[in-house]
Amino acid sequence: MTTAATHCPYCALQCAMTLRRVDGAVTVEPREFPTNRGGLCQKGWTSADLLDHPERLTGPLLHGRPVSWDEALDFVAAGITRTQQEHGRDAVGVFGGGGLTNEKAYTLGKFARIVLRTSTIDYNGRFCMSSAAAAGMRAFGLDRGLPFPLADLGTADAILLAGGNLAETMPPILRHFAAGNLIVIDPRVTATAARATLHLQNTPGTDLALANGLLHLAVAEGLLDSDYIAARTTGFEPVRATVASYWPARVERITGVPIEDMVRAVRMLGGAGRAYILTARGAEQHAKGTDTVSAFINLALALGLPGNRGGYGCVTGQGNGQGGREHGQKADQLPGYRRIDDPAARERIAGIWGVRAEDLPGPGPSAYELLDGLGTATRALLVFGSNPVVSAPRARHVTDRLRALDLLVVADLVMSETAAIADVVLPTAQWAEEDGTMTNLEGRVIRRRKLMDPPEGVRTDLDILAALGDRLGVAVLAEPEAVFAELGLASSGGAADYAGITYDRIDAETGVFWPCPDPGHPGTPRMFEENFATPDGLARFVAVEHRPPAEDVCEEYPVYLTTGRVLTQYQSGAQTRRVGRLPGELFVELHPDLAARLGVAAGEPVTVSSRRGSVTAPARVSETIRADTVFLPFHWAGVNALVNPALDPTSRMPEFKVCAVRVEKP
Ligand SMILES: Nc1nc2c(c(=O)[nH]1)N[C@H]1C(S)=C(S)[C@@H](COP(=O)(O)OP(=O)(O)OC[C@H]3O[C@@H](n4cnc5c(=O)[nH]c(N)nc54)[C@H](O)[C@@H]3O)O[C@H]1N2
Ligand SMILES: Nc1nc2c(c(=O)[nH]1)N[C@H]1C(S)=C(S)[C@@H](COP(=O)(O)OP(=O)(O)OC[C@H]3O[C@@H](n4cnc5c(=O)[nH]c(N)nc54)[C@H](O)[C@@H]3O)O[C@H]1N2
Ligand code: SF4
Ligand SMILES: [Mo]
Repeated sequence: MTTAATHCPYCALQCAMTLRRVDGAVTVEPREFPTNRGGLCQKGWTSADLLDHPERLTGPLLHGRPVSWDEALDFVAAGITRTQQEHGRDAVGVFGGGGLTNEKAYTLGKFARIVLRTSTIDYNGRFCMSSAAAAGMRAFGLDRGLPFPLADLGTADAILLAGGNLAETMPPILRHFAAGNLIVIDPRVTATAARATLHLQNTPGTDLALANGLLHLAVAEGLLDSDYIAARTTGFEPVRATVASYWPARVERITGVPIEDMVRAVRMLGGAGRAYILTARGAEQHAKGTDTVSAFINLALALGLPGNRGGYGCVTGQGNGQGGREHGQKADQLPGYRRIDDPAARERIAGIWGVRAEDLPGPGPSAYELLDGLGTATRALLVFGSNPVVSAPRARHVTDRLRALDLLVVADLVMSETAAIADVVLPTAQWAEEDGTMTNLEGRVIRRRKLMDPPEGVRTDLDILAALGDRLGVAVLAEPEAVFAELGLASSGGAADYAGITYDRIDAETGVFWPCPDPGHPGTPRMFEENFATPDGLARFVAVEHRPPAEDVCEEYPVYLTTGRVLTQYQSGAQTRRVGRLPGELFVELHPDLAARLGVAAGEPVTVSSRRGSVTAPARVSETIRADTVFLPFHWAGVNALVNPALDPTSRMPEFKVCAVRVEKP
């Protein structure tokens, strides 16, 4: 028997688990850890089902034909060289994922910048927490999803959760929530909202107005922390002036939330000893997502919470959604959360990589813009850890763009919908077959530990990148611990400083929180207690105004569509749809009033159409959703054809959470 103390392959909670292998069969057991406290959700429990799954990829494919690794890699390297000779370096792009280990995310960024020397690299995290990251940067000077350990939530007298359904998306996290103090903002009565003391059931896309309205009430009710505002922040006056026009009746009209509920919410937060404000994708995935998060941060600052009597945090989503955004797979970044357009950062990273700073490319296009430019600006694409055919906004168009490429290379464990249209498919190892580190939603760096070797014919992502590097004439490290040591050096002095973290230390200490600049440093579980990471140490208020969604309802498309997740499926579903023990099928959630108007009974098919596409699925008729809104989970192909790719001007986040649709009987 062999065992490995590792963490779940799926979401950012990174629940701890023990894997055991007896006679070739792998079992999963939850493991006690400060995050999951001994819990796992169904996805974690069933995660090992994919290890020996019949649909697992076990050898490289070239135009659907099994080939040797040499043939596949030679073909890819030749395609890259030819494309760059004909169309320039930026014509070869890379699309990464927030599920990749830190070592892989770092290597992917390095591979793009020094092997391909392309600026065309971004990743699916752009579709995830980028709005919260941008708002956190501008308020606090730094983005770490939760700047405090999860256990701190247990000390809260009040928690406001805007646009998160944690009972389905990270069930064990609720072990940190005490009873009787939760306020949830969601257009649906989710399993999470049903547990809340107070549920604000707003119209999709109106959180910014609601947050400004709550701050208006905090001013009116005398709940501001004036000493904190004076000592720790700057820029409050323009915000006070802005929220003055968000009087309760106006906000009720925009959001649909009753005035008395807003008053109750603000009194719960203002009257609490300790309070936290959390945002998740429901509030963030909008063309005004960054400003919406700023509005919630303004509220947190005005009440004196961050680094004082609670805080603000973004609940990051993907397994390594935090680390994946720090080490260089983002279009505008170098390792350590450095900016790629910062001359000092370029000098430093170029020195570590053994190249000249002037040879490093500059910032490239953001995820949706990159995908939109396939077949024109970008002629060849390498995809590691994402399935955009299902998960990208305006997915049918994105699929057409992927098909227009001269060369599409996908590294995956299974034949995802994106792998299915690739020229070359490269089979990769799974989490139980590799070593590495992940940075969870708290900024805690933890270890992914190997249980066993990958099956014959399957290679790790690091190995694949190193083999391609060899063919293209640039050496790239493939051994995870060596990569982590280089990443530590590269991050040293940056915002996300990992220099003091080693595999041995993580093993000895239930993970280490960044920043951790040297081996003697204890790591930083709590940030901002003394200062914020801005030049003057003060947090910044940012005045923001509500505006309607990029695509509002009209006569032709009179209903709002919002999208999200269900408990038993993960993301594009490439993994979880293949796990027989995880139930699930696509459905349209709609209110009984809307169903009656359409003459549709529960279980009957309904067609939902936007300006971009349509999808038909059985009706799930439920009082839990607003009558002006329908909900579709995005785990099945076809849904994202409807989604509006309108982008947030700052974060470049698409508007996944609201667009206008027509609902009819097929
Ligand atoms: N089961 C499961 N768990 C997951 C994942 C998964 O795919 N499946 N993915 C992981 C990842 S990457 C992420 S990012 C997280 C996401 O975690 P969450 O943010 O919790 O998930 P979502 O379901 O996308 O959105 C949350 C809620 O936002 C609501 N919502 C929709 N529009 C609005 C709006 O305009 N305002 C507000 N306030 N709410 C709105 C939806 O009704 C939904 O209940 O989950 C992680 N965990
Ligand atoms: N309508 C709508 N669309 C959304 C969202 C929404 O709320 N609504 N949410 C958005 C969000 S928050 C996210 S994070 C994205 C996620 O959407 P995707 O980026 O598509 O995420 P996954 O389905 O996790 O894709 C991961 C792929 O990589 C494979 N994989 C897993 N691990 C590894 C690995 O270690 N190496 C390699 N090479 N491959 C691996 C998996 O099998 C899978 O095919 O979707 C976004 N799309
Ligand atoms: S909550 Fe997230 S990390 Fe925990 S078992 Fe479920 S999917 Fe895995
Ligand atoms: Mo995500």
